[in-house]
Amino acid sequence: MFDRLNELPADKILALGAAFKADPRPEKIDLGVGVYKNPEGVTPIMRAVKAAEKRLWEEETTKAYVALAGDPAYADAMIALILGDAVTREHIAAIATPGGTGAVRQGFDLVKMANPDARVFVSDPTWPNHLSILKHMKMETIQYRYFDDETRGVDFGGMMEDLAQIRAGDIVLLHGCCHNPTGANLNMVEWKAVVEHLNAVGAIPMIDIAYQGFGDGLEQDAEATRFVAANCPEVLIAASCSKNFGIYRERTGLLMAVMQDASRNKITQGSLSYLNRQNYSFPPDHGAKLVTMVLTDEALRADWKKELEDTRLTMLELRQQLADELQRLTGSDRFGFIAQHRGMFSRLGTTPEMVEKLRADHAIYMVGDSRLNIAGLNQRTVPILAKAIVDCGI
Ligand code: PLP
Ligand code: TYF
Repeated sequence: MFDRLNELPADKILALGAAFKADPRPEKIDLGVGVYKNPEGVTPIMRAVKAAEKRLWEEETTKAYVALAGDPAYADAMIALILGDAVTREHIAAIATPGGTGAVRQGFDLVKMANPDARVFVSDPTWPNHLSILKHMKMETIQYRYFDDETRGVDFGGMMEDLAQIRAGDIVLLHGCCHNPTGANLNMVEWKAVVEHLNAVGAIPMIDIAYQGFGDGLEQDAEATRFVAANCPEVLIAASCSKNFGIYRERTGLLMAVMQDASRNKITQGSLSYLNRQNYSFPPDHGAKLVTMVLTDEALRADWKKELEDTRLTMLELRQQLADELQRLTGSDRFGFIAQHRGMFSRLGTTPEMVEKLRADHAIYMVGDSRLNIAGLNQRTVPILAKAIVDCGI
C-alpha cells in the first residue's frame, strides 16, 4: 500500500527553517517562520502563562477527559476576548481545536458537511496552509486579488471586482487582522463594503484571526471581526492562541459559528462537537486551560496584556526603524509601506531571485514570496537588512 503514496510538496515556510539551521554562516538572520522572537532571539514563555502553568501544576487534580467541545469556560473566555459584546452568547456555537489550524480545518469541514457545493474564496496571496488544506479536502477554491504590488497595500478595487462572482452560500475567507503573508489590511470602510456585498449576495464570511494584539492593539485588532459578527447572519471564526499567548506547541485554537438565528445553535453546536469526535475526539486542554486562567484572573490578565503590548510595540518600532533606514539609504519613500503594514509580516514585493540573492549573498532568510518576519529582526540587524536590500538593488 505504501508504495502507492506519492512525494508531496514540503511546506516552504518550514523547509526554510531547516535550511537556516544548516547554514554555517554565523551572521545569518532568520526572517522565516512566523514565531515571535524577542530582541535576544528567544521565543519566550509569557510571564502570565508561566505563572498559570505553575498554578495549574499545583491545582490540577485529574487528567480525565474534559468534553468534546472542550472546556466551556475556555470558549466563554475566548469569545469575550475576540467578540467583546458584539454578539450575545446564545448566538455562538464553539469548539476548542488543536491550534488555529485545527479551527480552520474544522471550519472547512463544517462547510463541507452543510453545503458541499460551497466554493471558498481566499485572498491572493494567503497563508499557504489555507490553500493546501482546501486542496486536500477537495473543496473548490477561488482566489481573489488582494495585494497591490505597486503600493504594497490592499488592491481593494481588484478584490471587490473578483468578489463580484460570489454566489449565495459561498464562503469568503478573510484575515481578521495582520494579514499573513502581506501585512496589508482592510480599513473599516472597506470592511463595511465587503460585509454589505456578502450580505447582499448571501455569501458567508469566515474569519481567520491568528494575531489579535500584534497589530494596532488587542481591542483594535478585533474590531473588524466584531463588526462582521454583529452584521452578518452567519459567520465562521477560526482563532489561534499560538501567537498572542506564545503557546505555539500547546495547539490551542477555537472555532466559532456565529448565527443570528439562535434557534439553530443547538444543532450547530452538536455538529461542531460531532466533527471534533470524528477527527480526534477531545481537543487538547492544557493550552486552553492556561488561556482560561490568564483571561479570567485579573492580575494574570493585566500582566499578559502588558507583555503582549510590549511585544506589539517592539515590532512596530522595528518596522519604523527599517522604513527609516531604507529611506535614509535610498533617499526615497518607497519602503514606507513597511511602517504602514501591521502584524508579524511584511511582503517586500520583490522577486524570488532577489529573495535567493539575499540568502546566498547576505545569509538573510525570508519566505520565497518576499515575506519577512519583523520579529526576526532587532535594532542591530535592521541596518544590516536595509543595506542588503539596497545592495541587492531591490
Ligand atoms: N492562520 C494564520 C493566518 C496563521 O498565520 C496561522 C499561523 O500561525 C494560523 C492560522 C494557525 O496557527 P496555529 O495552528 O499554530 O495556531
Ligand atoms: O505563516 C507562518 O509562518 C506561521 C507558522 O505549516 C506556520 O503561521 C507556518 C507553516 C505551517 C504552520 C504554521
